[in-house]
Amino acid sequence: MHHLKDRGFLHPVPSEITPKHVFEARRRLLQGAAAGAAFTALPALSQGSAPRPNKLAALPGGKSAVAGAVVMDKLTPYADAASYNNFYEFGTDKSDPARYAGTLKPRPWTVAVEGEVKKPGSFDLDALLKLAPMEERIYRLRCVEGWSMVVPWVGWSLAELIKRVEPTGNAKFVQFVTLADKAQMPGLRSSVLDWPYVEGLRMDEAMHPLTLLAFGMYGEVLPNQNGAPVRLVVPWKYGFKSAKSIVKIRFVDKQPKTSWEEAASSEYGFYSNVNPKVDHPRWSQASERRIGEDGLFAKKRPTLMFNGYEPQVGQLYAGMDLKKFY
Ligand SMILES: Nc1nc2c(c(=O)[nH]1)N[C@H]1C(S)=C(S)[C@@H](COP(=O)(O)O)O[C@H]1N2
Ligand SMILES: [Mo]
Repeated sequence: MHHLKDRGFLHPVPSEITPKHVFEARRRLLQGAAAGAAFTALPALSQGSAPRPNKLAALPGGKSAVAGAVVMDKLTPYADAASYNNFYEFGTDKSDPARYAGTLKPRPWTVAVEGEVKKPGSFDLDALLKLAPMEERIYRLRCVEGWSMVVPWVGWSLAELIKRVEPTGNAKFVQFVTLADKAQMPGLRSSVLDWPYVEGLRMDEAMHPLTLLAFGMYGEVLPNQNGAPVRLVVPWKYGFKSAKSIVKIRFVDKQPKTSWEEAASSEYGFYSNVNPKVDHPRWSQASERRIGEDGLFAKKRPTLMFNGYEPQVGQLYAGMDLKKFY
């Protein structure tokens, strides 16, 4: 058994993350300078159009009619979104998932839907890809560690699937169970978290149209390190709620277990709504660094209530003490 104290080092404090990233940005700038590109190299890095080493299958999404589905912020470059990741099944370093997730086999893949539903079943990935029209959603996603990204995800509202399986009156919460296969995931050798990685949402959160089941990003299928072949993206909550490589969706009557709560309940709550007024016990949550922008002239941005999605989701928490239900 691991004690909370032993696990306290997990999400490193932001001051430990930044120097490495600034260093990397600096290195890229210097590489650009070495190539004679000096300052013209910088804008290219921030366009979201950097050349991709491995082109994946195309997965375009149509325009979304969901309010808040497309934020106007500049996109995080693909290269950053696909190389600075948290996916502990492949290691705890930000660079581990991109380096080691090649062993993940995203096909064939099925997602089991069970529990308090009238129509439980097993959904093949190909069936899921056709279940509803694919939409492009440009979301901010903020990690509890204090960095954020703006990514064009491709998928459809989780509500589309929920409607089809017909939850019973006892379905109050949804639990997401992700793949835990030692043969594909070297990080499972570590007891850094209890595997499988599990997450959960309240039923109304799961039904909210902004809650996305994502299959792609930047017009292509998800790279393994970003949670192929199917993941959740819940843009008003800290990034760890956005479970990757989902294999099971369970409808339950009680608030389900989540991996981060289990690991350190004093640091990570069930709700984990982005909230600049509720600090993490070890650091402030008032500001954030945008990945891909933190070069030589790093400037922190203020973190927005519900990550900027307050107009769309604030009502879900009316009357709740968000310090208590953090
Ligand atoms: N299965 C699984 N899902 C996961 C994680 C994980 O370790 N395992 N990390 C979470 C965390 S902490 C974050 S910030 C986001 C990161 O998503 P990204 O790498 O696509 O930016 O994934 C979340 N989903
Ligand atoms: Mo995170």
